[in-house]
Amino acid sequence: ASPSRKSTSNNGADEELVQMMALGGRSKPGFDPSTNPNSNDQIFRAQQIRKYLQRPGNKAPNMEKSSSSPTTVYEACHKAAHFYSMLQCEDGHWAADYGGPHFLMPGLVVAWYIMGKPQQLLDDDQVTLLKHYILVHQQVDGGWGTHIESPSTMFGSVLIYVALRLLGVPADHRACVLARIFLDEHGGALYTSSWSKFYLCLLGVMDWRGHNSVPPEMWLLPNWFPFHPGRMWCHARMVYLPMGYLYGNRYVYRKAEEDPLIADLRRELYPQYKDYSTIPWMKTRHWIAETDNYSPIPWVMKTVQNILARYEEWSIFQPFKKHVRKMGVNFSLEYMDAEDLQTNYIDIGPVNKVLNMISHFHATGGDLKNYKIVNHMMRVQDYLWIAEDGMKMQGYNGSQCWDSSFCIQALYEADLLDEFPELTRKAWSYFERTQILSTEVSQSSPAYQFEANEYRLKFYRHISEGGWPFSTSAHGWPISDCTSEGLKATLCLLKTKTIQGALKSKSVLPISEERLHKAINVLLTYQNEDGGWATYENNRGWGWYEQLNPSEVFGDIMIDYSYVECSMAVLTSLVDFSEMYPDHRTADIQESINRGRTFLKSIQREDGSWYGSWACCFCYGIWFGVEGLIKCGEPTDSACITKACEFLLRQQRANGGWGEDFTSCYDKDYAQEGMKAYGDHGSGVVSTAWALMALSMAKCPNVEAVRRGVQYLIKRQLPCGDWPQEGIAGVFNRSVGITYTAYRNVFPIWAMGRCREVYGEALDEQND
Ligand code: LAN
Repeated sequence: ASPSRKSTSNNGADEELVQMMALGGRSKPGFDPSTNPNSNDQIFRAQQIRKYLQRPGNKAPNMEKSSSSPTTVYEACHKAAHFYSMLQCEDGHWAADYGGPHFLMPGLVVAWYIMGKPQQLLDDDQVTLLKHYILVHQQVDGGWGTHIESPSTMFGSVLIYVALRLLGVPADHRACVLARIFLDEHGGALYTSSWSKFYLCLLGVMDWRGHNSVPPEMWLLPNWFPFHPGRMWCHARMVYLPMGYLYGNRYVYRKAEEDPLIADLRRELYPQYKDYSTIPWMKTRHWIAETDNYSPIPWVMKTVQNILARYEEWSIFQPFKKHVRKMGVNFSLEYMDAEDLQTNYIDIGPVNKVLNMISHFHATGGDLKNYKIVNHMMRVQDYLWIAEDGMKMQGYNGSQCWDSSFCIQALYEADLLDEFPELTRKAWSYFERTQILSTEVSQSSPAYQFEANEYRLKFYRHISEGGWPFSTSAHGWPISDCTSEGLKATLCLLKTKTIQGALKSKSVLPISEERLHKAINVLLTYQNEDGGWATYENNRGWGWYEQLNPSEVFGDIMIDYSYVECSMAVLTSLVDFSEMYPDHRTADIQESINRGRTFLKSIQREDGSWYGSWACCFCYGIWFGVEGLIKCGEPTDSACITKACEFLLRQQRANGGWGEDFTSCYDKDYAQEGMKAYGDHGSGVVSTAWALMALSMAKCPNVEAVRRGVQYLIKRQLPCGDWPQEGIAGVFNRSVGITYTAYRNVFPIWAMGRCREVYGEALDEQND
């Protein structure tokens, strides 16, 4: 290395070393979407490593992979933990890139544009970085996928194209020319999916008649009515809420008619039509490209939409129609206010975040100084993340609590927590601070006029008190499995000498037993009638709600279903809790565990696997299925466990690893090709870790298979203790991938730690 690059900054961090450690398996800095579109999180990681090395007494891991003596499982775990400890944030959590979907940032850009491009919302540097992100992710066919690893779709491409143009890239830029070729080949923007059409309508580059009705009157239905939006999955509900408001008002960007860019877009998006005014909007409502049609709209919904289209056009009963629409719109606004207050203007997710902001912009008559708009704009920053591929809008305001709770459990099982006391104390403080302690809204908020419970029920919220969120306490929505993982992590920490000592010396704040009881209470109330657990709420609707799924691109979004992941998480946390506190609600907990166990068995597939809904895919699902059952008392040699292990053993690859990519989730069928594009001969580090966690939990008698899996992880570990970032690991709504950069660090530690505990030193042998 040239001496100039080896600049040791005045505070002791060797910059070259920092960069090398932040590369995560890539040989050179920068971003190369042709080899891996997934972010390695280089920028954030380098920043954390730099800060760590600047603190006195801290050292970098030894980067020499010793060739004389083989690495033992313990050494590999320790080094991985040392590396990951460098990334911990000051307040005790682990932060990471939570990007992946391509349909989120365009919504923000549309909002920013409609609102007159306020600098408080996106400044010039952010605009540059957003453009960079879009440009590096363009695919060879000119389009963009629904997420970074998906083949190009009209959903991704139309939205991103519009965002690119709004961000100031000229129509004759190479990227735009290429993108238009993709759009034209798929019939033009009329064939994009409904969620993308919605933004086009807001912007004024599509007529509202080209969008199916989203009637805000649906909120006026009585709660007992079989179809009620209050029974929908909260993410779908909270998106269709502002959509109803904006549709009901037929809101369009105020300057659409005089803005030359809008006029250009009206031409660029529909080259099939000579004139924008000749587009037969009523007919185009149902048009959708083949590439996007993951969940074709069922005929039931199509019929409903056709009837609603007539209703919207109908001129009789005008005054009555106007009146109920106004009531629907008013309730929607009130509901959005409640959501904004309950989440400190973060909102449940990136889609309703933006749509709520636009709604308030409309409701306040475009007043950028209005406190609601100011609050909203400030909280947009929570969703933005900078990585080597530019700036992206994340799928959530982060995965802080979730990633941290896995990390703590991994280190606990690898018996490493007490070796990293500072990490352990900081993590404790994070869980202490992040637990949601109040269902009630703050007294200063206007929402206080309601008694807490009444307010909660009015807006269809489950109780929150005692839960843990996916991200931060400010977000405020508890989730069944996030609460469970948070609780399990807290219990792990309670068992360490470090925390016991810190609690005695009062150097950390306590988490009282009563607070743990509250967590248990949330978990028990979350159990569904089928015995399983869904995500944020109980299952409130029925399977037939899916007949009314209007999204085309997403699967199974209409209600909150029981999942193997959520169910296992809750069950194992109940078991862990009752081991430590056997006298609390003993009968309730036991009954709940029994029902949950039956549920887990009932959703095992014929072939022995479980389908994972929130990460890729069967290796993930099987880990949850197996661990859940065994912790609830299932013997490790019972038929269902043996069958699950056999499934995994059949999928092991020649090099000892396992590998599945996103297509497993999309097709609901094990992806035989594995991670061929990113991993090593189809194997991947994260899939391998999940498979090993299941096998070792089940004490699988095939020690050789486990040894080869563990050796595979050791072989793939980088000199600094990190592992390479491979394909996208997370998923939602069946069809969208989402990045979890922490998984490559956490799950190998967890898996190796558990395997070492179960199988001992036999795994250290390197026979291959
Ligand atoms: C998440 C993130 C966390 C995730 C787990 C906790 C991992 C899971 O076990 C339960 C489901 C949950 C909470 C989940 C649900 C769907 C989310 C919220 C996301 C994948 C993050 C982003 C996604 C959300 C729906 C994205 C916005 C897009 C829409 C279609 C509204």
